Amino acid sequence: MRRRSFLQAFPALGVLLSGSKSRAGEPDRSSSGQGLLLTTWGFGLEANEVAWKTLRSGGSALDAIEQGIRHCELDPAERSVGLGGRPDRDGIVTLDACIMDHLGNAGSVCAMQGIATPISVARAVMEKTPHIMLAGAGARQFAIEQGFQVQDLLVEDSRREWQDWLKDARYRPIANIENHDTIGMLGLDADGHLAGGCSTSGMAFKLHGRVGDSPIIGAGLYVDGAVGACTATGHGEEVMRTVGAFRVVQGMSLGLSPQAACERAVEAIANFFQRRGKDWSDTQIGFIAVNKQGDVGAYALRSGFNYALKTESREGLLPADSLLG
Ligand code: SD4
Repeated sequence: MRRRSFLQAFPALGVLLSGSKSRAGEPDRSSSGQGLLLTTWGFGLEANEVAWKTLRSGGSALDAIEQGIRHCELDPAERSVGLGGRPDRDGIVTLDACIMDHLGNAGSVCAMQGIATPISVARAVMEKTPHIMLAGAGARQFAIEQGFQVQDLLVEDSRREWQDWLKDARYRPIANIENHDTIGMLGLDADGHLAGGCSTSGMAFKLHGRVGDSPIIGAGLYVDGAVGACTATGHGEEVMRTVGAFRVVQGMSLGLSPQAACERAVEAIANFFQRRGKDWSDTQIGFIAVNKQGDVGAYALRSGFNYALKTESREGLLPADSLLG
């Protein structure tokens, strides 16, 4: 791959190579070839591996996203997604997830208990109901009707952490520590179709019933098959307040590169904080985005956010540039 198109596919790597701020260049469809996967955080490497196999065996970007995220949800060692996710302040694990394809089909579940793979339930909502979003007991009832098994999602390590937390019961999110496990995954397949998914147990020790950005179409995830896709991680309240993922895709539709669109969205969040005069010292937000041409972007409020990228010729975990360093 020539240096120019290589950097278009990997703008964040451009930062490392050139030492300058990344900028995605002109669209280069060839840069994504057989497909492209972009996933939040370190566990994205393994999720991408699983999703890549689906793409290679002829699966769509939507299939790949579901398989990659499911893999993470079923791993009890991943402590803010699916089985093993940290509970709310009442000791109950409640899960949020959504999925969206290039045509605007979307499905979502939120505050769902006892089902380890909310991404697949979200896909079933999308494909088997006239609705987009099911919540709480209704989501679980639908999942059971669809043949999903109910199980206890609270693993021993999470129970112990929760019991420790109960000693002073202070809700105190810490940037890149309590909030770094939402899996957001974007894919582009060989047909040029985009898809995305997002899954989380939400902020650890949240109020029972709290729902963050991750299952909200337009906040934690948005896909416009003619433009691009974006997903978010971090403090969901801030992403919801600013309709984060839609904001990024809208930026791309107005001509911004994925990188520039992520940067503008993070800056908007910073502006909202400043106007409200709130303490944001422990807030982290990260966006990843891809456009239909296969250019990618990532940006965070503060350092510590990374993402996994995979194409035919390249895979790796890349640090995102950030507004506050
Ligand atoms: C939420 N955005 O529930 C999620 C948490 C998260 O990385 O992204 N963690 O607010």
